This record gives sequence, structure tokens and C-alpha cells, in this order.
Amino acid sequence: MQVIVATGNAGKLREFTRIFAPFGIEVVGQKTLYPELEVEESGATFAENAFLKAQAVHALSGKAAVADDSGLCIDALGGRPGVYSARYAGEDTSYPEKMQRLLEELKEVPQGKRTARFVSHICFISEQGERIDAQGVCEGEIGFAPAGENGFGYDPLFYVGERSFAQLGGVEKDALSHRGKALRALVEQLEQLYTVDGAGEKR
Ligand code: ITT
Repeated sequence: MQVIVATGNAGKLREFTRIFAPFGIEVVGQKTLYPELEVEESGATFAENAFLKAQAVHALSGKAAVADDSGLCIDALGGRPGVYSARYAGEDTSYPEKMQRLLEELKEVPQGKRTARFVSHICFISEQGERIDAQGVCEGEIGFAPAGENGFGYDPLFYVGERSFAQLGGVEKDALSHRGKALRALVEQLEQLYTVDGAGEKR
């Protein structure tokens, strides 16, 4: 099976490729096919934005498309930046700057109160237009300084136990991450839908 991943984020695309590979799902990045495509993320929820992105690529290609809308929800900030994670501190601000801004906002918040979670909402649209959604959550804590070189985005600030996501290898991150959980939940649904139908027939 081949799927177009509706993302402009190279870090996410690497993770999709890695997580889908063991299931024999091949990915093509949106940027390879539609380098100019920009989808406005006008939704108020992860689910709405994931649908908007998957739908845009499905409408253009007529092929199976999948999108992730995700973000970092910090309890001490009332769940912010949440759906606005990519736009936090301004759309064109670098991740080192965004992380510094978060650390500044959290400077009075002690260890134990810095709980946070990454959320990933996945929306898949089949070639025929059937929609499947899946979600994954990873609980962790915001550190006091960025650490590690791997991954992307806010990974250096997000700790699961002793290590930040950026200090984990890719496969280690996938085993724990919001995106790993969401994509494996999607694959489970795909396997039910496409391997066997109600009558036990292959579709
Ligand atoms: P696409 O919409 O093109 O997929 P994007 O980067 O704009 O790419 P989102 O709108 O879903 O993606 O925003 C997700 C934000 O949350 C973005 O700032 C990411 O860096 C951050 N994020 C999501 N998952 C992450 C992860 O696994 N590690 C670090 N940061 C993550």
C-alpha cells in the first residue's frame, strides 16, 4: 500500500516512514508531489486540522492520503501551546527561540508541576474517500533546559523519565511517542478494513 503523507514537516515525514515500514506501507511526501501546496490550518482542534490537510491532498491526488496534526499541551499553561504549537511565539520563529520562550513562561514552575503531553491526531482518507481517525498521547515533563540532538521541534525540552525525546534514538522515540501510538492505532484499523471485510473476503 502506498500513502501520500500530507505534511511539510520533514521530521514528521521521517517518523511516518519509519513507523509504517514494518507494516509494508510506503510513503510519499506531499512536498515531492505538490511543492507549492500550503493548507490553512483554520480548525480549532487537532482533528479538524488533520482532516483539512489530508482532505486537501486527497482532493488533489485522488490517492490515499494521511495527515498528522499534533502539539505540545503544558498543564501549567492551561494546555497551551496545544493546536498553536507550530505558531507559538510567531510562525517564523526558530525552535530554539520557541523553547527559550516556553522556558521563560515556565521559570517559576517547579519540578513535578511541569507535566505536559504531546498529542497526535491522525486523519487517513482512502483512495475511495473513506475516512479513518486515530489519536495518540505521550505523557512527559518539560525540562529546565533543552537537551539532545535527535528528533525535531520541541523534542529537546520534552522529557519522558530521565531523557528528552531528542536524547532517544528514532526507534526508541517511536515506541513511546504520540505519533507512534497514533499511527499503530491507525494501522490496526486499516488492517481490519482492508485485509478482511465482514464476510472474511479480502478487499
Ligand atoms: P504540517 O502541518 O505540515 O504537518 P507542522 O509542523 O506545521 O507540519 P502541526 O501544525 O501539526 O505541524 O504542528 C505541530 C507542532 O507541534 C509543531 O510545532 C511541531 O514541532 C510540534 N510537534 C509535534 N510533534 C512533535 C514531536 O514529535 N516532537 C517535537 N515537536 C513536535
